[in-house]
Amino acid sequence: MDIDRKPAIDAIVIGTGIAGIYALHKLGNELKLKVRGFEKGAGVGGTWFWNRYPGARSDTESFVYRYSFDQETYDGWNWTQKYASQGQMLAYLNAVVDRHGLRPLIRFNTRVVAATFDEARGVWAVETSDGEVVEARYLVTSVGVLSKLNKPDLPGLDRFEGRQVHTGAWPDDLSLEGRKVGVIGTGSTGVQFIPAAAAVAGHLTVFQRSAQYCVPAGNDQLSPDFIREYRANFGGYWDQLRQTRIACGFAEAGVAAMSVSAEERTRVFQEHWDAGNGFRFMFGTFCDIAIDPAANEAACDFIREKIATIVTDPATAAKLSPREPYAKRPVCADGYYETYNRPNVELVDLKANPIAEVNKRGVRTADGKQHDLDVLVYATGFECVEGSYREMRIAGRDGKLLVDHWGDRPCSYLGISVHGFPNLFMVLGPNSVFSNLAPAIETQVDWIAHLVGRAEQLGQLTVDTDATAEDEWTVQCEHMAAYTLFPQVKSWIFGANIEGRPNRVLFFFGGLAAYREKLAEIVSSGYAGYSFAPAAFHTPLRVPSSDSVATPIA
Ligand code: FAD
Ligand code: NA7
Repeated sequence: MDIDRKPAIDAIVIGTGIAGIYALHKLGNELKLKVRGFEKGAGVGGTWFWNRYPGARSDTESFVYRYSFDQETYDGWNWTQKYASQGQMLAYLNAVVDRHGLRPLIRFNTRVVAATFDEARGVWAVETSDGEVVEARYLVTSVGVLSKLNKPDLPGLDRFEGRQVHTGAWPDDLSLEGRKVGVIGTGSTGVQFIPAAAAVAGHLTVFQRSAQYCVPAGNDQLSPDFIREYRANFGGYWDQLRQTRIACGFAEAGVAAMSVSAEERTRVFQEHWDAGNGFRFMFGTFCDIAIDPAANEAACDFIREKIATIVTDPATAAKLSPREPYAKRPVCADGYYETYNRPNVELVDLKANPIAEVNKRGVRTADGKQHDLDVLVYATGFECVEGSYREMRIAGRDGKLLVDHWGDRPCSYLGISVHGFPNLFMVLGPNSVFSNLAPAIETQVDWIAHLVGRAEQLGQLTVDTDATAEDEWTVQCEHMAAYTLFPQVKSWIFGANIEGRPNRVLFFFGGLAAYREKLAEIVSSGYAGYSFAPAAFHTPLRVPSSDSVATPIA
């Protein structure tokens, strides 16, 4: 074996959503490494490339759901609305890619199927769907938390003669105009899709398994004054945002719900209902909605009351009213409950009346009713966080597979590094921070670039994490999650939306500011939890040694 053979590429980046694009820029343009991206889709954008369903848009506000590293693209952009639509997000991400010259670095329509660490040489060998093997010293997996589709396994699916589509793989040639449409799922996606589809479909049947606490999004035009002020104070604005928990751009509450009178609680809930946004309603009203059962129940009561007021048919309102705690990722959409007042919309409660079969004409429910459909839409979510990893064969030291290391409890240090998988860096891996994901991604990519920059500067070309650090981080995430009400409900944020999977912790619930503090502590403690070691070959210093590379997390 030629142990000194150096790979032609320094870093491989898998996936080109918000994370992969930034990773290519950071490692390629700033660290001046030779980088290559692989993307299974035909274009960049990730979530915003795939999710083209009617009504698709971000539900964190557009001025915080974008990059902070690139003010130029922002300034040249005509942002008009509070929430960016899928098309606007996709166009924006494409513009960033082109501004920074990243497109030629990406191989599209190319799925990575395996990655194997060659311990003797300290190199990752990455195998693609077309059989090519490309080597690099660093491997960044930015494969998305919500990227692997979850499709229900219903009896008779293959007999349906209409069109079946998942919202996360929406085709460009499908019109719902005047059609009989059925949709399964009422999560974040479903609540956006349902009002948009109802407006054009001939008939819409909503198959609801769990009722949803949905608050208005409050979408509106951004005022020119706001845009001017935000542009003028861009850097300061983002610095402030990174010091918050959820990083959604609103003031996070410091007052406990039960410490104020019932009248005051209602006033605060109403104010936030009027302003719109799910995260704002959960974290901007009171500080303990996601923690204290009584506070949570007060929020539930308020939303249930709204449902009863908005939905004219009491039986439909009752089906739409959740009874479990308000403890899924908060969702929002304008006109969601109002949609059920339309004459062309029907609600089927799958808990009371499950789907018996899909047949050639549509869906038959357990009560014997046939629901004829032209299109059946799965808004059934994703095998989140770990799903895209389970589709690849990733082998670290001693040939150990990542899926075996994880078992049914995916773990990591900081959501980024895995013990025994040196120089593998995940963006939004298990136990990354639960927040608005754009600044979380930037934080993680900055950290990865920081570690790589340090390794290159030291000439210590393998970066691994200790087993203890990984265990301690996992336990800390478990403790934090247990302090909240989130684990009490089955949802994707604990991976329990997948049939047969138990609730497991998959996020760090301490917030972005605390997460960044932890990164800063790691630097000041001499990289606790990390070890840097020489690889078989030594590459002289090549990366810029500027402060921005050396200390990006301050
Ligand atoms: P992704 O955008 O998922 O990109 C991953 C990429 O990796 C994809 O392009 C995929 O094709 C590629 N890939 C995966 N596996 C392979 C492989 N083996 N080989 C090659 N390529 C591969 N978050 C928020 O914070 N706010 C929001 O408002 C918000 N709205 C959302 C709305 C929808 C409909 C969805 C589905 C998600 C939303 N999210 C939101 C979460 C969103 O996924 C993240 O905010 C962010 O876009 C993730 O970016 P990413 O680059 O990490 O992953
Ligand atoms: P979610 O939030 O996981 O929602 C999926 C929905 O689909 C939810 O209502 C599920 O009901 C329902 N579902 C899933 N499987 C089935 C089956 N087999 N039968 C009936 N109903 C089913 O995914 P989304 O795409 O809406 O949102 C994911 C994230 O994307 C979101 O948080 C944003 O970040 C964007 P359940 O609640 O499990 O009973």
